[in-house]
Amino acid sequence: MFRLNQSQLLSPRIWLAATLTLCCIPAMTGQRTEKTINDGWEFRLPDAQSWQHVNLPHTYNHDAYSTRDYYRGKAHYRRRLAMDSVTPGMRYYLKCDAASKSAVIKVNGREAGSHNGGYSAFITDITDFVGTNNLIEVTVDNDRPDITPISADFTFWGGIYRDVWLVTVPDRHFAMNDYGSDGIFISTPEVCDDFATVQVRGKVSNDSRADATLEVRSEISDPAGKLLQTLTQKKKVKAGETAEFTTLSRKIDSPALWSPESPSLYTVKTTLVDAKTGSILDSRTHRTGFRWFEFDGHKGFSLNGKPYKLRGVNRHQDQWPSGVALADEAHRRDVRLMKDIGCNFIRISHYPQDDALLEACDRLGLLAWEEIPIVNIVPDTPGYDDNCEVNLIEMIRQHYNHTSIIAWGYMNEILLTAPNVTDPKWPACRERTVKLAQRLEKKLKDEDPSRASVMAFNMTNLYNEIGLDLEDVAGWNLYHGWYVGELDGFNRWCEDQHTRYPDHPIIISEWGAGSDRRLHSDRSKAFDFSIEYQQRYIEHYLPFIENTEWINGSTYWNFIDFNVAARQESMPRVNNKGLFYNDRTPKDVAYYFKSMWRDDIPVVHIAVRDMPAYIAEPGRSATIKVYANTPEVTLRVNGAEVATEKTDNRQALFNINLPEGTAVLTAKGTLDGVKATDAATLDVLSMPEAASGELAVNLGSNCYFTSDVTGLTWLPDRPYTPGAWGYTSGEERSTTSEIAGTVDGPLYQTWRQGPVAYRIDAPEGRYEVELLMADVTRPARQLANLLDKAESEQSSDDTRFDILIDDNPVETDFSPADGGRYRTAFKRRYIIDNNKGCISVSLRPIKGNPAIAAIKVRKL
Ligand code: GCB
Ligand code: CA
Repeated sequence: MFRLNQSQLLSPRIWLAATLTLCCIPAMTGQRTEKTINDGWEFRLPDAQSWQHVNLPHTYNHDAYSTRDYYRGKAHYRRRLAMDSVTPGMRYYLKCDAASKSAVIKVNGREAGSHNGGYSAFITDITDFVGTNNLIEVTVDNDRPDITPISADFTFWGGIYRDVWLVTVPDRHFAMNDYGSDGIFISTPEVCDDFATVQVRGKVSNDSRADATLEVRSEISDPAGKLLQTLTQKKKVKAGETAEFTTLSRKIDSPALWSPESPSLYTVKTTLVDAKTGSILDSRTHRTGFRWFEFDGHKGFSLNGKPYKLRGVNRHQDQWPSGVALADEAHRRDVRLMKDIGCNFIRISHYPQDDALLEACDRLGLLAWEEIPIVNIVPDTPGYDDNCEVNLIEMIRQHYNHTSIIAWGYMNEILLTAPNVTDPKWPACRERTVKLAQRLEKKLKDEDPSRASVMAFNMTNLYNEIGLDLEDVAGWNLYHGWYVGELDGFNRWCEDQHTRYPDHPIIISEWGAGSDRRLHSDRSKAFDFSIEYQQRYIEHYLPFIENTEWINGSTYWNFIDFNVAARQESMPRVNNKGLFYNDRTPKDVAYYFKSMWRDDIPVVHIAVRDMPAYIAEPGRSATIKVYANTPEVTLRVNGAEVATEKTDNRQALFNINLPEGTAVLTAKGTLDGVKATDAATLDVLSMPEAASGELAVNLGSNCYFTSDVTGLTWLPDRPYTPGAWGYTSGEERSTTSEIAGTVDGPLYQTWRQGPVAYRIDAPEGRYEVELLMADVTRPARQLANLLDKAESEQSSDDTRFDILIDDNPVETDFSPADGGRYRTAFKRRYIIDNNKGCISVSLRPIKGNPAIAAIKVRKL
């Protein structure tokens, strides 16, 4: 019947005491009770005939895993709620931790409340509606154009996807009508090495029919549980009114400061007492930490008076197959994973997240930036601005007490889809965007002057030019060497900003590149989605961030591969820039961060885990990369020492010829006298025989592609050399459009086009030749985020051609789009006799640009 809180988790002794106390309290003491009512719900979409049994947290958007047009609209939930008794003098509330995007709550057929905003909690007073047997009905809607977000690179999951609580309190209690907060706000007005003070303020409500004299009593205990001070204040509160209280502690000497390395938390237990009778009416326990910080345009960030680089990741919350309907422990697990790679910071993007996440940040030690989801564009929609402001107040009041939070944000890339500055629609857009920013900036500071305000900009200087540089910290989302330009563009952008606006603190709020474990390349490039390019990108950005004093810190985009129903690319519906896969398995590159950021332990990691197989072609030598923070690394293969290499930029590189078979790799390094080892296996296949006797080539691609369904590895394309194979004509092309009808999308997203000719030297005999094709002359609509990489959605002329194998036409006047199959994969096999020691495939254009995506040849 009660919620286990942090202080009780702290020590078994306190936990036991709390349990005993509760057991001794007779059921009807009239104190606050809180319990989840997550089970026993029924769910129905408007068109569905029958109800379905569900538990919360719940989302109705599992379709976001299979289609870009996931369901957006209303959905109904209902539940019976039996109560032993409804006691006069008690108040009853439903607290919903999140329902996306809007919710209307009915109790026994009457509307009891509603809420707009999909990422914060709301409390509905149901006292006047309940009896012993009740029907609770909730209608949610994830399609409201007046509720932010309206456009963004993530799925707007619908549903009641966080906990729902039944809360009962006596009629005199801490405010339950204050933007979903718990009516108590704790701050630390003064903190330094020598002393600190605590302020406890908030609101108490007297919902009884008589005026009351109430006492608010806050007991402050140190991290060991020792009571330090008790703050009290008496308040006369008239019947039906809510009154504010404020109390301030005396100095607390030599406070144990809070930091990510040492997250010391003090406990503040706030109790509401009937001053006449002395009886306890309500009580809440919070934890608070002492820390101070500063963002600086020249010196960078500092924590508790010392320079401190903010090292973090952005976090989306979803995890397959649950979507965003996650258990609390999933949020805590994520914080532990971030801590493990050495993060001291998190950007909670792009919306307020579960209380469990914030609690974990406080307890485990992560500084946090949290924001509301105003993304891409400010629409001209009545009610939108007002609702944004409510969302901001809710976030700040609900998460105010979390020591981890140092910054609040309210806009992300808000000019991304704005009309061009020459467009007649631009002035109005600019005006309403700046107006909303000014309004929110002011509100943010009114609510909480103790945190920094921050906004995330995309790659245009317009933010500085039109007055969107009004917040304390400028967050830059920079994707040079991914969506635009070259890797070095990143350094230049930062330097230019710093030169022009030296006083404005900078944080790199996003940077990232996508990767797909099926794709590998020895000559990786932007947008090939190879594991190697993501590593290259990160290995370029991170040292610059680390070594540039005036960069306050960064948050990599993104902690995980996350779901975006509308995204296409190599893994449709996944933004694959994660450091971890969506199931939270680390990618190898996560260990690069760990090697950079951890210096308390030796880190040695052989970066072959993302490699399904290694193809040892003649002339190809493997570069085995070991991420490590040790000065040098020794590598062994199958027990034999290969070499000892010095690390540079946290990598030791070993060029070796890997023997065919399963290679057992071990690496060793020593940091400050402490040894670390790592071991991994790698399947080494030789071409083509070992790969099932099939020569499979990924035309138009620089990547090896290993199908995660068949395990076959397709080789990158190459020019023909005698005795081998390759193209003799045709051009390389690629698309980010999703290809239907296949699980091996990337094979079809690259191709060779024009009068293509391919030649494969092979012994005489009977062969099966397989050609893979998809018509991609009509690219699909893309997200705005793709910038330069987006293709315009336009139809070009159809293509028609003949296909010849060894000069024999196998297809004539043919188009991959025949039957209207645009962006749809298919393959055809032909049995041929090779009696010339070579097999050739050529495309003879009739109209347009013939294209072929992949070729596979197998000897029969
Ligand atoms: C951005 C957005 C973020 C996207 C990211 C991307 O700048 O702020 O929401 O997911 O880029 O991967 O394109
Ligand atoms: Ca291809």
